[in-house]
Amino acid sequence: MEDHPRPQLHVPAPGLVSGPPADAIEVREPDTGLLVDRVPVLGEEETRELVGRARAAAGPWSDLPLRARAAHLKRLRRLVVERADEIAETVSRETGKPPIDVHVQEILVACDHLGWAARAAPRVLACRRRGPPLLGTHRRRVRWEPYGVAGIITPWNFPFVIPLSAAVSALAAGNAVVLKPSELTPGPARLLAELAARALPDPDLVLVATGDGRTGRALVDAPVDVLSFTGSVATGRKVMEGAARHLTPPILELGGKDAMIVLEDADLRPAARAAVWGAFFHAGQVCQSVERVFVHRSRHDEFVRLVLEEASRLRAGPRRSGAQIGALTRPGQLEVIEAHVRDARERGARVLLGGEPSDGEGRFYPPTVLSEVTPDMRIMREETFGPVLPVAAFDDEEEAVRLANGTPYGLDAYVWTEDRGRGRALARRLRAGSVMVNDCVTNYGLSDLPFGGVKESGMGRIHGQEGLRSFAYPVAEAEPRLRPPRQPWWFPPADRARWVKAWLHLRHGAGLADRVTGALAALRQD
Ligand code: TXE
Repeated sequence: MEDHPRPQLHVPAPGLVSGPPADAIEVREPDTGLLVDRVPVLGEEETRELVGRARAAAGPWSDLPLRARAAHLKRLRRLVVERADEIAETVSRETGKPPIDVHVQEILVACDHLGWAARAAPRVLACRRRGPPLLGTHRRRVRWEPYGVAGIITPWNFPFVIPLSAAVSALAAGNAVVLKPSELTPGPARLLAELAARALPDPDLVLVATGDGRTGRALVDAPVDVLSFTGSVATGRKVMEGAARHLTPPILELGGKDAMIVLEDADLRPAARAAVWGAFFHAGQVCQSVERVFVHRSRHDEFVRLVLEEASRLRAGPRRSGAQIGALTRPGQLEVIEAHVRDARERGARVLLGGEPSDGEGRFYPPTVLSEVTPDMRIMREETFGPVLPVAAFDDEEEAVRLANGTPYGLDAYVWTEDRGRGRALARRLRAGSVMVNDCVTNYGLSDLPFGGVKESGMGRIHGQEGLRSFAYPVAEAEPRLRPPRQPWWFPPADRARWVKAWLHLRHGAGLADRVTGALAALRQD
């Protein structure tokens, strides 16, 4: 395999420390193996230095009014639109997915998030009054303060939109950001930092710490003031341990094993199309992928026939070959997929389509459909992160709910039915951070909805007002309405005990009569 000359896709990103790196990583195209870039692995000291620079930039940024910050985010959105082709090419080269997929799945969604955050932040993070306007002992307000520096550690599957959407919430809330992109795909985050340096008042507001797990650990231990991590459960645990050492608030998005339930009244054609898209786009390397389908037994065979009709039109191959499914980005992912399919076969699953890796160079796996799968198989319990769609039959809703909830994950869940009321009721029984009826995956693009999971899928939320507030802490402000020389609760002399008890009855008694009689009785006590 021949090394490719280093492309001039972007100027050296701000945030990279000059001088010889302690270590370097080679970034290669997953479909050809060609060398794309060499990036330094930042050590502890260099990472701490970046966090220090970001912290210095955070102060003046957080002093800006919310609307001024929003205007800068809109400027960033304009730059993303202007440079869309370059972003698409950078992501495509490093992940192996076709550039058009980058436009749809990353750039469009990123711009939606930017636009929404710019519009919503001034409202969501505004200082607001609490409590009744005229009554009550105190005037009360809640305002939202940024933590300072947000450390954002991200994976390789969506290397532009994942860092961007966390960064946008963090910035809108008034933080500076240090990004630690995956060692497999550092280019898009560097490009993002370059655009942010032009759009924001200080180039140190978005910095990039390139490197591998060591750099991620260094960022956690720098320490930063709030942490957003997207990646595997195993690494998520380590990040949370690190966060615990410094008592840094963590937001963790750790993947999923998302189920689609197809009820007997579903419109099967769109359900099958959605399942095929949800399982195979970006070669299934998506935390919200449809990784399990449960179909009512009465419609199972028909659904499988439609799925096969759709899926057999798809092909995995290099990104410029016209194939709809690109390469597997991560070395080692092919082995995970093969192990899951082998285990399923050995335990009795039927392979209806695909099931063998493609011959030749590059990491490709063909669209694969399995039936007669059971909950004990790895393919039904562990994240496969590949283009494999296992389909199982169920007899009643109870069984469907049990099966769908039967994994340690809880990110998204999807229900397909013509009866929306029934769909919603069923969806409410699924333990997941997001549920959709008659659709899948697209909830990530609905910027005003919170995104995140339960159980081993993680904690905390990005997107929506919950996401904006994940990067800020509420400050409770209070002032007494009246300022007597002595408040009644300041070291009350013993003889005031009856007044305190009378007040307790008056405020918290069961009903009006109870309140009055209780209060009078307390006043009459010795
Ligand atoms: O993820 P890691 P990997 C799943 C998917 C995949 C598996 C492994 O099933 O097969 O995870 O992928 C940084 N402290 N997901 O190995 O290791 C690392 O450099 C701090 C699901 O790529 O979790 C990278 O930037 N950071 C997931 C980031 O963590 C550390 C998307 C993620 O890497 C670190 C991707 C450490 N000790 C994979 N060690 C999703 N939620 O959808 C590594 N990192």
